[in-house]
Amino acid sequence: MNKGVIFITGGAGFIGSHLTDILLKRGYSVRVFDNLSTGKRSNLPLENPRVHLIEGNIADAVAVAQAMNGCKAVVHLAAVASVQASVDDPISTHQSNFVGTLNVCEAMLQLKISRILFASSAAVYGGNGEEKAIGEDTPKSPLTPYASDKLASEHYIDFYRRQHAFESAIFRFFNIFGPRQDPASPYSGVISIFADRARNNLPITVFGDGEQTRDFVYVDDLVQILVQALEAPTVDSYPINVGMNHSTTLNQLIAALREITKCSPAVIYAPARAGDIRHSLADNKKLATHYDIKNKTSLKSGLEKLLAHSSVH
Ligand code: NAD
Ligand code: UD2
Repeated sequence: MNKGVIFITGGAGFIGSHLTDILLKRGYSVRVFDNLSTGKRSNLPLENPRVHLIEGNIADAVAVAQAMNGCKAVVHLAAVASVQASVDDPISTHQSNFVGTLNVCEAMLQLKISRILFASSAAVYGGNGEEKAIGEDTPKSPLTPYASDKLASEHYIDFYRRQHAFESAIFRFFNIFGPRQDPASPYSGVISIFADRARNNLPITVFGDGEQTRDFVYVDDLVQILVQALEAPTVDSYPINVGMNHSTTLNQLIAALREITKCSPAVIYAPARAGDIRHSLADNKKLATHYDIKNKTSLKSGLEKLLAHSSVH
């Protein structure tokens, strides 16, 4: 029995393709809207008749509305996920990362679709450099156009919740990792880059002293939460941190990769990146209250799963 069609913007990407996989297993059909700027057809099981990929730009309002017609809910993941790209060309990334969100909301209004899940980011907090866990009520301090577009998108989605009774679930993703996260760019997720280098015994470059910390979340744990938010009778409309409340330094990450791969890649310590955040740790009490991650994936287990994949990404 088909449970209906879920519209995933950015569904050909790293996170979106894993969400597609689990939704298909649960009996949904999936309609992916993606411009394949970083997403890949090869990320999707296009041989499955319940997957439909529509190539298009979320900055194109007409294309979004036409593609979304007939869907029962929306997961809005499409964005230029590179912070650097937003710094280099804020006007262009704004079209994807903010105007795209507005187009998604307007199309939902026209089509009378009320449930939306939105991928925001810990970037909205900026970087206070402290080691303590960041709660959702922490004052927002978006430091880049990317972060500002994410925060603005949150506010607009909340407007549609108040004005048009949208059922909105906003998630502030911390550092997500797993297979299909492409290490190709120097701004790809650090785990995708380090894992790729370690498995090939190539030198790893650390920007800074390697004592910077991140709260890493394995992609399977994230998509469990997204499915629960799609299937819940009601959703909590306030933004929720998606993190494990577990702090890992890059030096600890490298040690774990060496142990798993039995390789000893050289490590080069380069100057820290401008604007780099020293510590990032999620206070995830709200997440734990509303969602239930079965069999949480530890960092070591996530790294083992990642490295067991034929190619890291
Ligand atoms: P990704 O780059 O793999 O996925 C983004 C997808 O959106 C890609 O498939 C890309 O082709 C598509 N896309 C980009 N611009 C588009 C446009 N204008 N029109 C249509 N499609 C477009 O990255 P991801 O890691 O899977 O990120 C998914 C979402 O999660 C993004 O919104 C990102 O900002 C957010 N996020 C990710 C992380 C993380 O750690 N991966 C952290 C915080 C937030
Ligand atoms: C993540 C997101 C970014 C934004 C931000 C919000 C990704 C890829 N980046 O940035 O979009 O949401 O969170 O806080 O999802 N590093 C190295 N060597 C490398 C690569 C990275 O030392 O080859 C360092 C980097 O300088 C940083 C840390 O690793 O200190 C993590 O980098 P990242 O880009 O994976 O993630 P982050 O948190 O900086």
